[in-house]
Amino acid sequence: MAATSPHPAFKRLRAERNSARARHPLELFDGELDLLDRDGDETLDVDEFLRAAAFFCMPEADARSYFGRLDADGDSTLDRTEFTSAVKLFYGG
Ligand SMILES: [Ca+2]
Ligand SMILES: [Ca+2]
Repeated sequence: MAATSPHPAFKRLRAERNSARARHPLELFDGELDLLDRDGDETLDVDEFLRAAAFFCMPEADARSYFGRLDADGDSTLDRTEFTSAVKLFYGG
């Protein structure tokens, strides 16, 4: 039961974020959920997540695997809580 470790694409993203202007990471990503949530239901479904993953240059197979791990309650969407967990993962905390 290895803990989920950040995908290299996330590490790269984190490095890019860290070099960008200072702003609280969670605040930044909280806004991004709204940006990524194309249908406005306040959750990310697989298609929305894959779109985001493509933006991060993550291979689709990896993204699908990640989605499954991030979807803690198994309802096939990432709600804000699950998304926030993913954000913490991005930032290694
Ligand atoms: Ca959505
Ligand atoms: Ca879920």
